[in-house]
Amino acid sequence: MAHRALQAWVDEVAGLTKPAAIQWCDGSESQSARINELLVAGGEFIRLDPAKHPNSFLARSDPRDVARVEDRTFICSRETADAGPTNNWQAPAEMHATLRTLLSGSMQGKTLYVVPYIMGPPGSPLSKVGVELTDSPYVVANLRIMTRMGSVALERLGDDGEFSKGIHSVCRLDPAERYISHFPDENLVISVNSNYGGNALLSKKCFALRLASVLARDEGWLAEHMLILCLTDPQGRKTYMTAAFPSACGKTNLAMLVPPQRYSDAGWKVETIGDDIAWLKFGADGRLYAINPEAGFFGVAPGTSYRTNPNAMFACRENTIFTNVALRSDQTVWWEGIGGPPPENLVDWRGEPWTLDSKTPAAHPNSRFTAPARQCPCISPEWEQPEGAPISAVIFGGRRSSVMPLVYQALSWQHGTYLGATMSSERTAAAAGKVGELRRDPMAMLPFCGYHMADYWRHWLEVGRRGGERMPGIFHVNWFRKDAAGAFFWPGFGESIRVLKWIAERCRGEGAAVETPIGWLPPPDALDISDLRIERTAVESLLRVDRAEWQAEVADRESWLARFGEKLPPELKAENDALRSRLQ
Ligand code: OXD
Ligand code: MN
Repeated sequence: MAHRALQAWVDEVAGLTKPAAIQWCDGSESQSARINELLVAGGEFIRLDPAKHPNSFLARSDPRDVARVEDRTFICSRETADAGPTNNWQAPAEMHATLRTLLSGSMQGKTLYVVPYIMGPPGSPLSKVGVELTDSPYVVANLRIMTRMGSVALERLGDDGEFSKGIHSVCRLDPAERYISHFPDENLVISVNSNYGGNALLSKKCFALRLASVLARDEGWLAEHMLILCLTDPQGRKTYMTAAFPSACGKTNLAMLVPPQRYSDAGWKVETIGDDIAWLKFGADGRLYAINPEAGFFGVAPGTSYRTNPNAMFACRENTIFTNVALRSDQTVWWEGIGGPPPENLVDWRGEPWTLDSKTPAAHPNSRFTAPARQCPCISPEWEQPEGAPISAVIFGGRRSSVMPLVYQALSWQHGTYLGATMSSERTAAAAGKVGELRRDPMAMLPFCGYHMADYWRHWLEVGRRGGERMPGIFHVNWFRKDAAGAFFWPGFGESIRVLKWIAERCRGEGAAVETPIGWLPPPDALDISDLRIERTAVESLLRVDRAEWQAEVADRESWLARFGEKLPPELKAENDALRSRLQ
C-alpha cells in the first residue's frame, strides 16, 4: 500500500480491535460474489429466486437494531457550542476513551474489511474519498452498491490523498452501548453496536452529511439532504432542481416522478440524479452545481409499488439487498403497500410465519432495499457528469394539513434561507411522538447537520452573498393541505409535475406570480389544472394565505428561532419580523 497514512491507520485500528484477518476490498465482481456467498453460508443472507431477483438477497437485522438512533448519535466537536442545541455532544477525549474500551478486541475471530470508496462520480472535482474499516460483511455488500468502492478509490487517493475515516464494529449489538460518534475535527466517525444502514454505512448520513457539512462550511460549498432531478419540457429545455423534505413527505416519489400521460405525450420528462443527498459547489460560471455523492438507493420498501413508484420497483429487481422485508414462499419479497393482498405462507421480517391475524406488520415499517442507481429506468444520462448539474431551483417542503399553500417562491436567497430554517412537518404514525404535532426540521437536516445549526444558516447566507444573482430560486411546496372533511386537495404523485412546471417557468423569468406577504404565489390560472378532476375553488383553497393562521405561524417560528440564542443570524430574525409586519 503506497498510502502510508492509510496503512498506518489500518494497522493502528487492527492493533486495537485484533481481527483474525484483514481484507482490502477491491470492488471486483469476484470479491463481491465471495462476500455474498460468505453471508449466505453464515445465514445472514437468504438468496432470492435467481430468475425473479437475480443476484439479490434478503437480510434480517437484530430486532433491536432497525433504524437510525438519534439519541445515540453524537457530534464530538471540541466545544459543546460547536455542536449546538439540536445535536448530542460529548467531549472528544471522553468519547474516544469510551469507544477505545468497546473496540478493544471487538474484531477477534473476525475479518476487518478495509473499504475505500469515492463519494461522487470518479472523475469529478466535487467528489471525495472515504475509507470505512468494518467487521461486517453485510456493510461491505451494501457499500458496494451505495458507493464507488475499491481500487477506483485507492487510485484517486494516490500516495497522500485526503480521506474521511470511518470505523465500524458490530460488537454485541448492545443498544445501551450503541454510539454513532462524529469527530469533525478529525474527519472521523466511529460507530459501534449497530449494523443498521444509517448507523453502519458510514458513507451516507455520517460522512456525506454530518462530516461533509463541516467540510462544506470550511471549503465554501453545501452538503445537503436533498434529491436532485431534471425536468425537461416539450421544447427540450432542462431545469435542474434539488429538494429537501423531512421523512414521509414523498421525497423518493418526487425524485422518480412519472408524468401523467398527457404530459409525457407532450414531451415532458422527469429524470433522477439523486434521491437523498446533494453536494453543491460553485462552478467557474458562478452558478451552483450539484452532484449525487451516492451510487445507490437505500429506499424505504413499505408503500413502494408499481403504482406509487414504478421506477423504484424496477431499480430493485436485481443486484439488490432487501433488509427486514417479508419473504414469500417462492423466494421473492413482500411488504405492506406493494399492491394486492398478502400472499399465503408469508414469513415476516423476523423470520416468523405471518398470517392475516398477526398483530404486527409482515415487513418492518423501516425495511429497505439497497439498489444500484444505474438500474433506475428514469436515472438521468447525466447523473455521473463530473461537473454536476447547474441548479436553478431549491425546493423545501413538508407535510402540513393547513396554513402552507401548494407552492410559493421566496423573495430572495435570504428569505429562502429563512423558509428552510423554519420548515416543518406534521408527525405521521410512522414516527415517534404525537400524530399531527408539528416538528421543525430545518432544511430536513435536523438529524444530519454536523455543527451548530445557527452557524449552518449563517453559512447558507454567506454562500448566497457569494453567488448573488446567480443563486437558484428557492421555493416551498406542500402536497398535503386538507379540506374541512380531512381529504387532500392535491392529488400528488405524478400530477405534482404541474407545480414543477410553474417552478421552471419562474426560474426562466416567465410564469405569472402575485406578491403576497409570504412570497410569490401562482395566481390560480398560472397552474395547469386542465384535465385534472379538481374544482377551481379547491385550487383557490390550495393557494390561500390566511392571515390569522400565518400570524400564529410567525409566533411559533419566533420561539423556534429563539432556541438558537446569540448565534442566530440577525437576518433570520429580521425575516420573521418583516413577515409579521407584512401580515398586518
Ligand atoms: C434516510 C433518512 O434513510 O433520511 O434517508 O432517514
Ligand atoms: Mn434521507
